[in-house]
Amino acid sequence: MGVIHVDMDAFFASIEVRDNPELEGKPVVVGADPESGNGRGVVSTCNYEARRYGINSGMPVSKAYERCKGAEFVPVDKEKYNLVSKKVMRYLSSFGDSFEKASIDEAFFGFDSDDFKELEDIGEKISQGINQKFDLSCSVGVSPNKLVSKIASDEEKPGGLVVVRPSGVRDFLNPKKAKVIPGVGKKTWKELQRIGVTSVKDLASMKRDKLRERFGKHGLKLRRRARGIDNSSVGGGSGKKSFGSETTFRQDINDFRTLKSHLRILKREIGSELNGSRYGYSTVVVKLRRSDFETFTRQRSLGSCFRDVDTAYKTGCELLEKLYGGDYYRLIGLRVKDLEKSSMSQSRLGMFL
Ligand code: TTP
Ligand code: MG
Repeated sequence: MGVIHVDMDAFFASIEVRDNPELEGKPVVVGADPESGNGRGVVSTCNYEARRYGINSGMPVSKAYERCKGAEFVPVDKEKYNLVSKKVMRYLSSFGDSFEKASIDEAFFGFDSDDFKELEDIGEKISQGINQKFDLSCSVGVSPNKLVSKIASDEEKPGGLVVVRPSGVRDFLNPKKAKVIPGVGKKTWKELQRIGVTSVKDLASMKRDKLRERFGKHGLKLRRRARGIDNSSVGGGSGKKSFGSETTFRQDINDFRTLKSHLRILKREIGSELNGSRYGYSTVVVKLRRSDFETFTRQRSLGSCFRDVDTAYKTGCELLEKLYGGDYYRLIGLRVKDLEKSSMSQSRLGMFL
């Protein structure tokens, strides 16, 4: 079995540069308005030119502005990126024996074959297809499983294609920092370093008892991953539990109809996720956060599995009516959960959106 992971390069920023040729070659930061250094928001992402100045995702825009005052700061246009994502995912879903959208800009493909030359060619084809069809670029990782392919796609960004054959997995992982292993968060990484574990090899060769003692079962899971072991399947099982999105308003809202119109935008976002995923849902959840940050949620179990996003929206509106108390609110969220793999094909799903 082989797995390919594709992750778009500097996704939001690349779309902006593609659509505004005057940005070409310049450092571009997508995120909140830096307000000449006084902005309070964060950087969503930036292109590789901006990364040379030490700017990256999640950084306060004020800091990004400090690092490169001459950068082009572009506001986030999530609807546009969702639309591009949907088209990219639709294109990608035709490759592979199984397909799983993992986030707005990344996907996994499962192959029954383990002919790695063939898989490399498919990876190359995907990369060229993204270039030609969308005028965007992506990076590709090919390996025997999801874990290693995801690390491989990140290895030579942007535009990378990294193939790790089964016999090369341990050599590929060993020299890397242990924090590349999913599940090694900030806290675990700190603790690992404290006990002298820095590389993946260190983690892989730790005594099982010692790991269990310090990190419990989680520690053993990390050790297996450090050895390149991952049996999760593409497109199912351990993956997604829900799809949802939320919006924090620029100004608090107390008008019911305006809240409902935000629900409609969230519906579109969830629709594009559902479409790329082959899942149906049977529970809908609405969340409202009041100005004083008190947060209220209400959910309804539908009793059977739905794939169309309109049912989520209609149910969401009814739940919103129940939740709404005439106050001012700062955030609204919509989520569908209790996911089940749906047998309906991608294209049929698309008809509902
Ligand atoms: P990533 O794939 O993590 O980043 P990227 O595509 O911008 O860059 P890379 O070439 O390293 O893959 O995330 C995909 C998109 O998700 C990104 O373009 C913007 C958005 N995003 C945020 O809004 N905030 C964040 O903190 C991160 C990490 C991503
Ligand atoms: Mg990306």
